[in-house]
Amino acid sequence: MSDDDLTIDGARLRATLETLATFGAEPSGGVSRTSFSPADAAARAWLRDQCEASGLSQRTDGIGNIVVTVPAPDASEQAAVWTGSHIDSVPDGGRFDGALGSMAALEVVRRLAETRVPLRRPVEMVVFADEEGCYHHLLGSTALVRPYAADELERLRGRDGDRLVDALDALGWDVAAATRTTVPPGTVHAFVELHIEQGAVLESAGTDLGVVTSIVGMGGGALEFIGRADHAGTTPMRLRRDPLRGAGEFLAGLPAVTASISETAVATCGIIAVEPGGANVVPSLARLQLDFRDVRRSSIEALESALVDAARRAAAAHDLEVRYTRDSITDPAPLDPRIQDLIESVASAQGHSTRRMPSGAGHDSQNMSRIAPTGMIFIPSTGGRSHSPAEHSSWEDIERGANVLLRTIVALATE
Ligand code: HGY
Ligand code: MN
Ligand code: MN
Ligand code: MN
Repeated sequence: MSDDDLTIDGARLRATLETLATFGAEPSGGVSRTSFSPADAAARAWLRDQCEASGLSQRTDGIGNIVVTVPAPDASEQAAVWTGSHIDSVPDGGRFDGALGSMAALEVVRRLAETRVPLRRPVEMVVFADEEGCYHHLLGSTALVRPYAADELERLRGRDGDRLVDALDALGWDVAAATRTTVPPGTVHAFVELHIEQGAVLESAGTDLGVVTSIVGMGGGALEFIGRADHAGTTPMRLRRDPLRGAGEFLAGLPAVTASISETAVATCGIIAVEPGGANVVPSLARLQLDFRDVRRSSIEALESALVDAARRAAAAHDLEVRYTRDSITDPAPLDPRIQDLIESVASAQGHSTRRMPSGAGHDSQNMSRIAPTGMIFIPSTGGRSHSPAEHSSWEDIERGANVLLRTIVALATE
């Protein structure tokens, strides 16, 4: 195959990204395609049809990871090269987070099937389930690394309090199969994910592509401030035990808490629930869902205890109780230096500038790095925006990233 054949079909990639963005489209221009929602289920059905139309065999594992295979006729026993990402989104999120890497992977397997590159190992596209952690942080790729026990799956709830097992059941999947998803060591020769940067480093440096060196570690947990429900009209301000005032004081102090740990520490509360939820009732409880991150496990744990200490101080100032429950901590993940070198050499052979950089966003690659040599390619995000309808990357950058992905995958599948 000539070098010219070794390019993606840019128009087809654009069409698949634009079609995928219709599933869960919001009036804001963003998408709400949260895991296992009707929009996610419809996008999965569409993706299955796309693969069938391209004559590509596919399977879905017990927790919803989709795997699409380009066989290597005389090397099917060899460990496969994987590429992929996720198609679930955050509520009212962007059209490219996860979608780019998934549709670029679809384009890669389509081009390999069409051009019959003589592969020395199979190439597989993977769409991971629930990367955004609607039910559990990096659910699908975690399940490839370690099994979820049935009772753990029973306990997992979505953002609306719905049970994961009901969502899997509604999609016609056998929950027992969701406990048998781990990938045996040696199955995957290498994994490469294409993703938008979700930050402004590449754009402000005017660099074409990012070669990711490591992925941030992140923790999550529920923080409850417990006070006393009272009448909003007859209870003097000084007698109240109002959990929302304690929560407000805690949130106002976040920058000081993160700065006390490191320059790279961040902490966010993106979901807050108030009970009982009456405008004329002083609340009895405020529940905050915390997301906290840093580049080393030790500083993530130090950050977690600093956050709990700050919550205790805010609670004491308002005569409240406070309760914290950790959901998960995912270790930071260094990515494979050899694959970083390969991505860099493929990109410079195509005349593109690159820079090595850490990822402040979490990715399925951090799980994949535990079972295979793993690399990530970033393309610039306009204005550094993501997890927002404002998320945008240029079609030129999208095509550039997908072409570097294609040639990186071919290099790995022919070595
Ligand atoms: O939250 C993250 O960093 C990723 O987008 N799931
Ligand atoms: Mn995301
Ligand atoms: Mn993502
Ligand atoms: Mn991710």
